[in-house]
Amino acid sequence: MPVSNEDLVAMYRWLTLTRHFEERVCDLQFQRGIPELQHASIGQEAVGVGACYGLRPDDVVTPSLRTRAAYLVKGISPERQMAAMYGKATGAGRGKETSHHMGDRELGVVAGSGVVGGSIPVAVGVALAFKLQDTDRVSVVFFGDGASNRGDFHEALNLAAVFRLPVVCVCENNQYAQSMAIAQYLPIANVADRAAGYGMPGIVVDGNDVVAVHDAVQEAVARARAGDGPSLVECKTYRWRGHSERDAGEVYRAREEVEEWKKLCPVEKLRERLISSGVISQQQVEEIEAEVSQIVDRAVEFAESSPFPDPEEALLHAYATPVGGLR
Ligand SMILES: Cc1ncc(C[n+]2csc(CCOP(=O)(O)OP(=O)(O)O)c2C)c(N)n1
Ligand SMILES: [Mg+2]
Repeated sequence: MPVSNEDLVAMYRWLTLTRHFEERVCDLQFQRGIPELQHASIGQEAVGVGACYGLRPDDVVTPSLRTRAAYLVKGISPERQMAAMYGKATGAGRGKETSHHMGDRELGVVAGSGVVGGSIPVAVGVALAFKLQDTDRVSVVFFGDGASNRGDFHEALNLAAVFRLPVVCVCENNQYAQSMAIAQYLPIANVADRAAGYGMPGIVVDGNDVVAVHDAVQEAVARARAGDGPSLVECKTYRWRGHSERDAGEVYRAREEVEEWKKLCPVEKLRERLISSGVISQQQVEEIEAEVSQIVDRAVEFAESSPFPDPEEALLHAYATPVGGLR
């Protein structure tokens, strides 16, 4: 189904909120001593927004370390995300984990793994549960281009294909795995080409075009829901900042390359489309900017005024209670 103008404006708002949230954290990282080291998704926002916009609330998403937008669109509030970055008790995860490994069972967000690629088999397990429960829910998992070289990726995709599981594998190909350029570790043109080895569709999309991402993922979701099995959607994009905020100098890539990709900004791309087609005015654009900026202000205030967790909570939710109770 084609996206409506209302959908486009909603996606634009999510893109803008994600951008503001990420920029604010980068600004405040050292200034305010935010304990979590930011791994910014600036430049890649269209992947999470396009893939998660239009999912059902009962679909389950497993984000990657850089899928800020997925957490936002799935409903983890900016306050709870910011508080997680500050290590506060009010954060998703109650101060026990970084914001890129946070989860929320009610909202359908699986906590990601700190092990690159480790979340892919987990998300395939979620899809296996959905199939065994005879539901039409779908599991969507995000991971980087580097993660597609891990054994987890290959084992998980094979299992998903053999069992025709309802999972959509979304690769955020930002051209680098930490300091290594993709040409140094991928001997083929596309990560999506690997799908052929597992007999599932492999689709390449412009990861800076939120509508293209949305359409490709929605098609894959429909296939999964109908019982036709998994897909691999590769979104070609680029991270504007270093691997993390401690990636000083970015000596492994040329400044010119970064500047070229900045011209393909996903937020600007949609803004230009909306303005040139008369869907929104410059004034509405400014209103959205002001609105999301206030949302981020409130998130920072909330995080900074929240308490740290009580030390007595240290083991809470860290271990499951053994069957039969504690001995
Ligand atoms: C198994 C494993 N190896 C190395 C790391 C350290 N590490 C964290 S993120 C990362 C880069 C991952 O690259 P990619 O999958 O492309 O994701 P991106 O950071 O580009 O979003 C590395 C090497 C890790 N967390 N786990
Ligand atoms: Mg990468």
